[in-house]
Amino acid sequence: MVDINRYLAEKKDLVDRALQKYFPPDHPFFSVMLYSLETGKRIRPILTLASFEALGGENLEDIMPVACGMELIHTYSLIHDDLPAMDNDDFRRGKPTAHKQFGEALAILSGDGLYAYAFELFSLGSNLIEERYRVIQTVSEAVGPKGIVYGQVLDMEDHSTADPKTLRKIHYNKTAKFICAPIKCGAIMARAPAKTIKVLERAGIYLGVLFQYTDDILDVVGEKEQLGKTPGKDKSSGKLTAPLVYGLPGARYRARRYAELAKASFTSLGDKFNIFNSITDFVLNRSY
Ligand code: GRG
Repeated sequence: MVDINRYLAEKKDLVDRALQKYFPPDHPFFSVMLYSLETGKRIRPILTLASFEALGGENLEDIMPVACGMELIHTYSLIHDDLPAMDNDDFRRGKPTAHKQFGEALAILSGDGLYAYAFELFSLGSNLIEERYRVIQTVSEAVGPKGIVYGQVLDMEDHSTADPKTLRKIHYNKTAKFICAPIKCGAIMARAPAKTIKVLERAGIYLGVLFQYTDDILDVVGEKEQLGKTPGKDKSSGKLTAPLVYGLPGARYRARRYAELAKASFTSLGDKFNIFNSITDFVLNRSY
C-alpha cells in the first residue's frame, strides 16, 4: 500500500527542482513568473509523471519538461483567473495574487509568458518528435477555446438557475479537460497503445470532475490558511457550483460516485495503475 502523501511530496520535490532549472534566477522577468509558480500541489505534473511511469516510461529527461509545462499552463490560468476583470482575487497559493504584487500589466504578461513557455518546454528534446507533437495537440485542445478558456467563459456567465446540465459543462471544460490531458500526455510520451489512452481519457475526465467537486466543496467548508486562497468566493460572486446545485451532502455523495467511476476505469488497466486509485482518494479527501 503506497503512502500517498509521501508519494506526492517526493514527486512534487522532483517537479520543483526541474522547474528551478527552467527559471534562471538572474533574469528579472523570470522571477515575476516564478513568484506565482511557487507552492501549489503540482497535481497536473504529478499526473503526467505517474502515467508515464505506470506505462513503463523511464527517462525523466523526456518527461520532465512535459510535466513542468503542465504546471506553467495551470499557473497562467490561475493568474488570469484572479485578475480584477475575472474573479478579482487578492490571495492565491498563500500569498498576494500576481496583480496585487506586481500590478495588472505584469500579472497579465507573466501569465502570457508562462503559457507560451510551456509550449517551448513541450517541444524541447530531439527524440520522440511525433509524441511531442501529440502532446502539443492534446494540451492546446484542452486549454484553448474548446477547453478551459470556454469553461471560464461559461463560469463567468450569469447563472440565475441552478442548472445541473450547465454545471456539468462548466466542470467538464474548466477543470476536467486539463486534469485529463496531463494523464494522457504521460501515456503518449510512454508510447502507450491507443486503447490504453482511450481508457485513460475516460478515467481522467472522471478524476477531473471529482477535482472540481472537491474544489467547490472546499470553497464552502475550507479554511483560508489551508486553501491558500479566500473561501466563500463562489457564493459571494454568484458562481454555479456543485453545493449550490445539489446541496453540500448531495455534492459530497456525487463526489464519491465520481471517485468510484475514476477508480473503476484505472483499475481496469491493471495493478500498475494502483497509484491512480490512491491519487483519486487523495483528491476526494483533500483539505487544500
Ligand atoms: C483561461 C483565464 C483562464 C482560466 C481558465 C482553469 C481556470 C479557467 C481558472 C482557474 C481557476 C479555477 C477555479 C480553475 C479550476 C481548476 C482548479 C480547481 C484549480 C485549482 O487547482 P489546484 O487545486 O491549485 O491544483 P494549486 O494551487 O494546488 O496548484
